[in-house]
Amino acid sequence: MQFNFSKWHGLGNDFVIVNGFTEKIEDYQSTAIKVCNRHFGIGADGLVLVLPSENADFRMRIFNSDGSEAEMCGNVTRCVARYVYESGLTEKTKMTIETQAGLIRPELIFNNGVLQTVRVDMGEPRLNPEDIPVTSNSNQPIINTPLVVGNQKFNITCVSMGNPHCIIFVDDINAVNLSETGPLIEKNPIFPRKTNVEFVQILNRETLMMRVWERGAGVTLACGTGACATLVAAALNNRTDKAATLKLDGGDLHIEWGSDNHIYMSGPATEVFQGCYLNE
Ligand code: ZDP
Repeated sequence: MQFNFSKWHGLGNDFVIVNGFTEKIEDYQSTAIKVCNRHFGIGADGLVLVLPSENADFRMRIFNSDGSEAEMCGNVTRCVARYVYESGLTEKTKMTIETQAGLIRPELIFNNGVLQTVRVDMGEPRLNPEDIPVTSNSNQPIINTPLVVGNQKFNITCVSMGNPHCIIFVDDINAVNLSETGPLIEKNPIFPRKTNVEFVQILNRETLMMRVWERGAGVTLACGTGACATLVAAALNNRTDKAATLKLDGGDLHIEWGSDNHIYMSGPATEVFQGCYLNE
């Protein structure tokens, strides 16, 4: 099996994008594990397939570096929007993309012909525990609720952007041991489909810092859905307003919770190389 790919990142959260209209991949899950490996493969946080859709301009599927499939993704959406436009698959600058969790709407924003940013309507946040999913004995949203993990206690807020997120506010983000604590929360039995984990430090009502442990991928430099979920959690906890800049390890994302209850994410999308993957 061999296929052409291009390599993209959104703030250092990196992906191998494959044109599923022309390229054939037999087994997405095992291919994702091989391709994402940074020593034996191309190296990426995920493998992304751009596919035809019946009810949107495109459909995309994303596989984490451990082979698991994610329902939704933020950074990938910005990259895919730019990818389909620049590779001539569409002339639209505003398009619809079908995901496992519904439709999202990216828009390429130009200024004098130069791409300024990609703004994505990420749809509505979901707070109902069943929709996240997170096990709870009530159907009320989980906002600032204690969770004991080992000998540590965290106050968690749970938000789904189509994929699950568990947000924890801390005073000092640099004091968090992400790779130790992240997997304990990711795989905690209260999350039947596991969860992405965000640690967040509030700088002021419009600025926060976030670090992420991603389900199925580990520490990454940025997470778009995580940034959206974090803004929702911060606003629900009355720690920020409904629009903020999120400072991630790989750079900044701007997130707004609109009056239509949709979340709007703006940020960059960058192609770094193209190639042909060879598999023995
Ligand atoms: O939900 C998951 O399993 C995530 N690891 C998917 C990837 C999310 C992504 N980093 C984002 O920006 O939303 C692409």
